[in-house]
Amino acid sequence: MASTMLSLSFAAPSLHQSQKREVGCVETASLFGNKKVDLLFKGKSLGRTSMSVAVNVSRFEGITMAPPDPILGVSEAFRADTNDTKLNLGVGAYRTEELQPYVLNVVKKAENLMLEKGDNKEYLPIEGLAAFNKATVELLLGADNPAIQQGRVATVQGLSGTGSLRLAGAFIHRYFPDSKAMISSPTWGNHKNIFNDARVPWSEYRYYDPRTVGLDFDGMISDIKAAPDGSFVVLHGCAHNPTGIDPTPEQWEKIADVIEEKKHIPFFDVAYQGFASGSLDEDAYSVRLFVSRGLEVLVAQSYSKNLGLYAERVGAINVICSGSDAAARVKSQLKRLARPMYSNPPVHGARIVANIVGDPTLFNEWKEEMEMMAGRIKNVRQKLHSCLAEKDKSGKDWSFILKQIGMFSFTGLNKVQSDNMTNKWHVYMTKDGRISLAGLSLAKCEFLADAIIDSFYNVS
Ligand code: PGU
Repeated sequence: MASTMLSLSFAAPSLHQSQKREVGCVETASLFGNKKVDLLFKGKSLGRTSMSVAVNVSRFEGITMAPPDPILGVSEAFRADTNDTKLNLGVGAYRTEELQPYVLNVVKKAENLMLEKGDNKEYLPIEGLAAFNKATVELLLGADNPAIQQGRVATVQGLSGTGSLRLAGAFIHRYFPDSKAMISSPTWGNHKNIFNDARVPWSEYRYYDPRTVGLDFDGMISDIKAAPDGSFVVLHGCAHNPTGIDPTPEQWEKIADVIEEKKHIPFFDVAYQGFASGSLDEDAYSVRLFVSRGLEVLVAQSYSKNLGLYAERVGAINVICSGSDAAARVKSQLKRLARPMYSNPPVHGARIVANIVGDPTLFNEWKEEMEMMAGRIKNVRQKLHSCLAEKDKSGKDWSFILKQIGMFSFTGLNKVQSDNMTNKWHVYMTKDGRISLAGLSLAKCEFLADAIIDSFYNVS
């Protein structure tokens, strides 16, 4: 380490106050702690002494600044913008027509009932709230699914979708150290972070075809076929993020064929059940298909979107096994992984889900509200499309926007064009060209169409 000249404040018995200010030292060791230093007074050596020094140089000097998160960082930038017309289409979070966050009425009702009952705040078991785990797997597979009845599903409550995926990542790393994950190109950005941090190697399979703004089905199939046998194939259960493009039922069958043939393990990320079509059952089609074929399947679930429980962190990891013995063992190991990471999950949101699903009246109200939210997104999708079609005189076909489903639209805008959307129009979106239609109102569609057309044609 290079020598550093340090100003010291210390009580050296033989020096006066005025002299102390002129004392310096040459230090050659580390930044803290007891060390030998050469004391200097007006340039003359006072000999060596041992002393304790603390300097204003951080031990964390070598830590570099992390880049902003590509999705959540957009919300931070949005908050810092003082422009009145600003629009946040970055994060996938539902807003009302007035662009306000929305707490579902059915959630408020469930919370009131919980308060009345005076539920306690004791620790949950490691695997989570039993009533939640029962409800969540039934919502996913259907209550009468043989896999549930035969006790073949290991369900552990997780820290929402992300935490559930991460727990599964830790499980894969520990028990399948030679396997890799296959993720779609593109995918939700955090998938890569999750597998990187879990130290699960991953590679991508083709998914999006920019020429058709649709699914590159042949590319997808051939990449899944080319992956080493026994890979974990990460699939979006519905409403693929960020493209909004899902396989058709026939395509799902073929994907299942290849996965079965290659002895891969399908790993579904279900973050939008009920939010894509408005129906919980319809949106679980893909997962149920794979389970009905007798495949062993991993499924991470989230209640951030469909119940608007973003900050409550409610979700689950389900491992559908071929037998109940395997399920019991898998569950025990998931618990073992969870215990040193976060010990046990939070209770509040899990209770909300359990109370809503367990009460037929509340359950029906939830379905109605979910349809309402999905319906509002479909309406802005329609309106945005008609504004674009009307304003764009070039004859460009914008109908791909109508074919996409779920919360997002993948506009096809590139990074520079997306930057223009933000810098010129104060429209905040991710740099991959994704916009969250859940953050758009009918009233803002025209403005957004102007911004898109300007960015598309005037920025290369
Ligand atoms: N999986 C997918 C496909 C997602 O889109 C999201 C959320 C999650 C999992 C995780 O959601 P949890 O809140 O952990 O349950 N994606 C949103 C939300 C912002 C984010 O990136 O976390 C998005 O805007 O893409």
